[in-house]
Amino acid sequence: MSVDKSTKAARGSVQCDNSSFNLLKANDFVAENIRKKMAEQRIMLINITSSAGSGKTTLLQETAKRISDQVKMKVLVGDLETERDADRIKESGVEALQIVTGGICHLEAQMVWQAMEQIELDGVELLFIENVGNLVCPASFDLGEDYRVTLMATTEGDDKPKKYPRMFLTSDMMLVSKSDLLPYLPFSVEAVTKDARDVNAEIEVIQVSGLTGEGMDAWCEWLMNKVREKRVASETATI
Ligand SMILES: Nc1nc2c(ncn2[C@@H]2O[C@H](COP(=O)(O)OP(=O)(O)O)[C@@H](O)[C@H]2O)c(=O)[nH]1
Ligand SMILES: [Mg+2]
Ligand SMILES: [Zn+2]
Repeated sequence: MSVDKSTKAARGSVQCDNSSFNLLKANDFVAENIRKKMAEQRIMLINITSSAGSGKTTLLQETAKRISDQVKMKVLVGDLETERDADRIKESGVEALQIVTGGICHLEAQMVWQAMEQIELDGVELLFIENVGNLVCPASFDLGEDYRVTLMATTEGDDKPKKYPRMFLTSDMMLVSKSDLLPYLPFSVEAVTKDARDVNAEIEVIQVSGLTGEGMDAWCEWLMNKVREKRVASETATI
């Protein structure tokens, strides 16, 4: 799907003015509505962010292979153009809807809300948002997610958490991706973990590889625990 023209008009010609107070306020209002909707429908919503090419789509394909028989999952995937990532995810047997932002370099809550109206959410317990590949402005847009997960690929260099602190500050989990390439790269998992925790002492870290499967069990276990957490939270709320 493409972003509704009226949403684009509301944003005016500004492509990515995340300093605009009103824009962020409007975003937060919609994000809160998404959060309420997810609570009512007992859906665990995970926002996946990273630079372009860090392995988000691959991670989702590999995740689908491992847990889609245990939990009903779907994916909303944002890109500036093309439906390619949604097609890749669908090949793993999981329904995916592409949000084509038409040049906008992040997802906003309104885009996610519109996409949610076009996808059947009945029975879904785990919904992923693959954000646009960009470590800067997606950090400023709350999408109503329960958890934010940022991939940090070994090919990107281990100095990024302090260069893009807001993304790591607002994330619950850092996945050090492409760990299979560690033997060939001057990348220290210890250094990147230290930098990320200097920015955000609470951030969890798992080392993963979509190629060898390293860390995928730990990642899937983390996800399944979050799904269970949401089930319990909604049961408690309805008592
Ligand atoms: N070596 C290696 N390459 C990977 C891994 N995960 C993804 N890639 C490759 O990295 C490129 C970008 O991956 P993609 O999943 O499209 O990243 P995205 O842009 O963040 O969605 C592709 O060529 C993938 O095959 C991994 O764990 N190890
Ligand atoms: Mg992708
Ligand atoms: Zn942006």
